[in-house]
Amino acid sequence: MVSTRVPVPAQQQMVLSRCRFRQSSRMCRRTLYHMLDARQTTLKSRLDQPLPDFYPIRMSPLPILLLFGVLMIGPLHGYVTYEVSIVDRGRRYIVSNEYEPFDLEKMNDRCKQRGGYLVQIDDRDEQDKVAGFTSAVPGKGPYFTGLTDNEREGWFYTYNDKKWANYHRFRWFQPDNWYNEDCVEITDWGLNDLACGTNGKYVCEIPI
Ligand SMILES: [Ca+2]
Ligand SMILES: [Ca+2]
Repeated sequence: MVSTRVPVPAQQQMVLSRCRFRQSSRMCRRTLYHMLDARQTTLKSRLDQPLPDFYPIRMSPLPILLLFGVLMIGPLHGYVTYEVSIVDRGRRYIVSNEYEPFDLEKMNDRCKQRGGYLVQIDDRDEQDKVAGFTSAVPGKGPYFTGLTDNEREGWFYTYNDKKWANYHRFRWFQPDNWYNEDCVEITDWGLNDLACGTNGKYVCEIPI
């Protein structure tokens, strides 16, 4: 960066100190005038210098250490981050960004830590919205919901509040309980029952 401060030589400083209270004298006025002209010329020559392509960024090491901690220590403690969220009708939906064996209790607890629960589909509009945004998430599913029939085959309820599901629209030929599928993924084509423990992501619903 170009400095706009021009140092005053020691000899001129002496003249300045002598002329401090004698600015009306001809000698002092002439000296001060020449000094001012010389300083302006020096400053102009500095400002005329071409600018560098970029300036070095002075950064405190603290943010770098914090970022390193989040990246390295976080995964070691099983921390799950979320990559997508939308806000709709007073509820926020977020989806995990890691593929893990799906576990209703464990994933619902993680959603609780975020102030919500595994997503509960209440009507067609909500199912369409959640299906729409999960299909926009980079990477593939499955994206698990909080719906399950693990208590009684074919009777689906929402895991968090243990109430019968208000609404569910399965895709063609589903649910088929193929090899005992008791958890439910959401897709663009409708819901599908999958085996709990299948590797996938999950969706949390958070009231706001
Ligand atoms: Ca089943
Ligand atoms: Ca199925």
